[in-house]
Amino acid sequence: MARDETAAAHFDAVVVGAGLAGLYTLHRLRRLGLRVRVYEAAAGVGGTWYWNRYPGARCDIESMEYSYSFSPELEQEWVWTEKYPSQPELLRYIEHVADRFDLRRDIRLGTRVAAARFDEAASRWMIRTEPGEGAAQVAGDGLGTDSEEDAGQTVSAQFLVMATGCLSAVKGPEVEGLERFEGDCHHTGRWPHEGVDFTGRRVAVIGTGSSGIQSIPIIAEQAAHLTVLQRTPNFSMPARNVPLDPETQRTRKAEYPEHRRLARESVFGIPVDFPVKSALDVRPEERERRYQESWEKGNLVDILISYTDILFDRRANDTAAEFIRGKIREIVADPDVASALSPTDHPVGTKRPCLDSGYYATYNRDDVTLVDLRRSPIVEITPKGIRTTEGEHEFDDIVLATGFDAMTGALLSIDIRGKSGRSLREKWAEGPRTYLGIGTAGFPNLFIVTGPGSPSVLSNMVVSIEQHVEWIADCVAFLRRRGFASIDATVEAEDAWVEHVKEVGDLTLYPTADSWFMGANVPGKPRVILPYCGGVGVYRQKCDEVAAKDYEGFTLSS
Ligand code: N01
Repeated sequence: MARDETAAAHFDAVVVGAGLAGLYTLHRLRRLGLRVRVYEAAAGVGGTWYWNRYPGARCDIESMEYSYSFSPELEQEWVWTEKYPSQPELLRYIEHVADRFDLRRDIRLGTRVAAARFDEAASRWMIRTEPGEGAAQVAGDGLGTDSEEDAGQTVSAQFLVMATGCLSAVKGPEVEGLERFEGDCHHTGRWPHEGVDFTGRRVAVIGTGSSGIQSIPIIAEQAAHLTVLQRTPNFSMPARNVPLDPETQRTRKAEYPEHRRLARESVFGIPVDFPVKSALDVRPEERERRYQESWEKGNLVDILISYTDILFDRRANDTAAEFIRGKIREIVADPDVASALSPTDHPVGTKRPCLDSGYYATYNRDDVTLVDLRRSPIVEITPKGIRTTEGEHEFDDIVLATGFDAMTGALLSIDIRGKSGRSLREKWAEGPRTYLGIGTAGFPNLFIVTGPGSPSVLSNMVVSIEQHVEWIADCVAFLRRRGFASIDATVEAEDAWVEHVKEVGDLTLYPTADSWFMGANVPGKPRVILPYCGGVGVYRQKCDEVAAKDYEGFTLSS
């Protein structure tokens, strides 16, 4: 970005992204009287729930947990229809929030933030935008609002809040030839709005993470033949999704204040009873009973907190892992397929676990084939399909359920430059460095919502988002009250936090897996634990202490 750029408009804060994090940031900062602008690359609000429209896309945290708590009125008036909300329902909810709190007037859709530079003399961010993926649709729909600035200009802001999401930069399959494929190819994280009709078609799905596991049973019902290309099998348990009856919903709404408090103080942002026993201190029959309870419940974290040491001790973890492998063997008729679907290379929970609806049973269908990429890796994508070391498979459609450049991908896709023009990409070349996952030294007045080094993806995201947004808003209010122009993490505080995040991570089994939590899914990405494993309750306390000590670990400048 040229140093002599002039700003087309000036804001107190610019927020990047209009998902759950960006919308709440806008609401909170506006309540402080700030002039705020939100930029969103898509043609609509919703973030994750705008993009991930693949068949079966659904949240695996319960709807009554995975929702904002900041407005008791919103909480009481919104009616959820299912235990686990589908993508369309979540998007309707987020759109409702945007309307209910009159947020849209400060959001520019179809506008991507391409670069941001901190102007030290003015103590302001200079932010350059460009047309985003949704720009053409915004123009075509007449969705644009008359604004003093257009995509392709520079604006300035005192504060820059990155609400860019942890899982928003999509990742491809890293194989040759995708551009030569003559059929249709769709990434689950960029699914066409008009949907995809697989009727009568030969479909390939690459990837068996949450997105693959949710979409595979539904695609199998439509396609003439489905081939799943699996590199690493994942642990999945039945979601047991059900409609939410009005009585249950009424009861839960009456308990909301206490329930939300417990969520905020919990480990995963979901209130659960904490275990007291080690898995290794109980008899095998008792363990089996406990794991069976988890299997029946349809809950993402229940098995992980069934005993104190599931996420800490490989032997304890093996007992839970073997229980799930036993279930796979029971469900899947072909023993070879069951074996290929059974994870043995990572402890349960160290890759993001999955909840499914009929996933394993799908492999009993005659029109579904599993290709084990560990035995026959993909060589290339050809015009007609996919060639593995065992031969060519022909397809009409390829679905890439290959995931995301998690936690850092979206942030580093923007050319962010802090003090002395130093780029964030350069600073984070060996892995992200943050203080509390919120700030990064040398980048004053830049806040990251649920950034690396915070519990984020190891929690109910809405709980973590609200905590961060409220902390950021309180911080901004403090700065204004005390007449400070900027806040910047100190290198010492940041170094200590990065070390702490690593130390806590090393107490767990997470580092033993090649997961996106570790950055291991993207070739060349530094291998470091990205989320903070200390739990949301402990983490919140730490953040509150920092604030109570007038932002200890940050430098405040007038
Ligand atoms: O992505 P993933 P996702 N060749 O990274 C495989 C959230 N989410 O989109 O494990 C062949 O989990 C890869 O194999 P491997 C949730 O937090 C939530 O499914 O790297 N295969 C893996 O099997 C989730 O964890 C919900 O060996 C390749 C798969 O693709 C996160 O988003 C729903 C490959 C990617 O799995 C990401 O989930 C959906 C290659 N080159 C998502 N590259 C709910 O709330 C990758 N793979 C339910």
